[in-house]
Amino acid sequence: MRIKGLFLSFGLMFVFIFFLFCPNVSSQEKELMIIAQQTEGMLGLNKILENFKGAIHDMDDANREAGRITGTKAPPVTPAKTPEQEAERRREIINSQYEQAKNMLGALAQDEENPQIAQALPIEGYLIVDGGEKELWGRDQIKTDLIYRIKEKFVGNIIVLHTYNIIKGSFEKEKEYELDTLSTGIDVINLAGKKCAQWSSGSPSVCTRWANLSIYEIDPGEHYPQFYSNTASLNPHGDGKIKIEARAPTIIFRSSDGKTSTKLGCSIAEWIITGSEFETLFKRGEIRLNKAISSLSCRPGSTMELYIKLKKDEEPQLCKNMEHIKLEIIKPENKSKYLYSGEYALMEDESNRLELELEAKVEPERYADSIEWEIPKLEGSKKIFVPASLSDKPRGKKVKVIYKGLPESYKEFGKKTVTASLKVDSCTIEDKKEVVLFYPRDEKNNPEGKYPNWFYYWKQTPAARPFGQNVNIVFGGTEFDLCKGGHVMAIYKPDHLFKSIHVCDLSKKVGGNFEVTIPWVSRKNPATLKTKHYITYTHIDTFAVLIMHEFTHFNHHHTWWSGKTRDQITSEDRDGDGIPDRLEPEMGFIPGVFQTYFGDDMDFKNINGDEEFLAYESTYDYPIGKYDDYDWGKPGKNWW
Ligand SMILES: [Ca+2]
Ligand SMILES: [Ca+2]
Repeated sequence: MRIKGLFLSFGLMFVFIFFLFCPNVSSQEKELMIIAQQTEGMLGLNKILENFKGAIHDMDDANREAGRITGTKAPPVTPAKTPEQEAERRREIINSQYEQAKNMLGALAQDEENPQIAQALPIEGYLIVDGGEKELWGRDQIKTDLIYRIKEKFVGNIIVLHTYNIIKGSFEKEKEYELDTLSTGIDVINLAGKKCAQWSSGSPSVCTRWANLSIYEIDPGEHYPQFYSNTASLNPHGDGKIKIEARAPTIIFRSSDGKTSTKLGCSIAEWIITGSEFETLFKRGEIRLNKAISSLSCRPGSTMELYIKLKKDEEPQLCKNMEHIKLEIIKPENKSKYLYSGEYALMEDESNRLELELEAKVEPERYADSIEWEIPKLEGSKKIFVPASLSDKPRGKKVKVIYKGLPESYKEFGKKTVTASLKVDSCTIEDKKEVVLFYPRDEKNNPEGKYPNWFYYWKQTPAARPFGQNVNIVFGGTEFDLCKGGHVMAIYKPDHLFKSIHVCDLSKKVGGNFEVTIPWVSRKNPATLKTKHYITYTHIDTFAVLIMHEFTHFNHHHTWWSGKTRDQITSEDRDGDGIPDRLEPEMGFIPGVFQTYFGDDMDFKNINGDEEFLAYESTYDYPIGKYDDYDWGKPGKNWW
């Protein structure tokens, strides 16, 4: 298994060196091809190595010859001095063939088989075995008892196999992956344990002499320049799945007299993941897998960890021949803001729309019509393209997109990306710009059309879930117009629609920046109980804080008073401040006093009682700006 990945890359090397570089196949090359074919089905490792070693010098010659003919600098064929250099050499071989092959794909006849070409990306990683050996003799006599921690570091390449579809003239989306790794170091970090060296005669037999296994020996085959030092491998596993296999090095643990030994038994871990899971990890740039392993001698609780990191900085410039092509978005400018228009009774055409003008500059100019745009989707908003386009990805140097109708979700607003891309051969050149999308805050032109846009969109966001709780939020006023009171911004009134919190029409009640200033108090902070502090909130903070405040009342009602008669309530709360008197002392309030803190203060007595004090206190810790990323109204937190 460990050989397969490596093999493939060498197999490919044969194919491309001899079919692409050299027009005339020499006898030397024929010989090599025969070796390649012969080795493909072979299992004996030594035989393979022998064949390769014999072939290396011939290959070097052939490659030099190829380089002379084509004028390209061919990478050396003999193995490099260090594993790092060797991984790089293999990568160069694969990638130079990748480049060569790509340029020849267009010339393939339609009836030929779809070719698969390999591309190598550098990786590094490590494997850690945290485990040990435990063997029993008979039912319960310990034979071996060993604990170790072993780390093997490696470098190598992930080989991406691209299948070229001759009929379609492009690469298939699905790719296959192989892994070729070379060990750069093996460390036995921890080693402790014993093995029985002598058993008593008779039954039951017991251990009469223990040997400490304090010495270890790493199999020379695990060290570079051995070919079979692959630590991790990737293999297709049917149904689009991939099998990742990690293999610990071969290590023998010995006693100091060398007479007693045992072999590392926690040697293999396997992970089977779907192709898409692998791609997700691959795109993220690192793969970390853990597995509990055990086998006959590998003790329960042993684990293996495999870590593979894609070294992005060295990613080959696959499109380096595309340097002469330049693509740049001129419109929109980066971070420019766009606002949906309002509802205009007399100008239907101009209503509820957002216009995005797209323009790109491209060199050479002949690619202008091939520029493809990817624009924000804005689910629920109708897209009109000028000039017309059947695709959601319009093409051309200059395109206008009109979004008609506001989207349904708050998620469609805020920072979005516009991408212009140009595909030339199998390369993609692209440019991106960020745009920021807004709704007019106080208009009611959202899909529901009943309440202002701020209420419609904010109600969907975490700002409407006080302390993470779900609660019914209703727009201002009721049939009794509870929002009528001069300074009432929000209400929770138990006897009326007691399951809901009412948020009043802030556009009308406050307007501007939705600025409210309220007492800032907390029993946790004695300074706020002695001196008056105020705090000011704006925009979505106001909305969030109002709901938290009302939700606190809501909670108190359901905890203390729900289901009780007026008489019961009066007897439990004689000072009428909303908190059961029996609870007040331990909460730091005074039973018998309506408002314990600032009860006589001209301004703060408007807090209006001890329970109301708790509602103010509930937002004491609220960090201003917490929900800024959900406020895309104009005006609003993000409108500048
Ligand atoms: Ca009370
Ligand atoms: Ca009280």
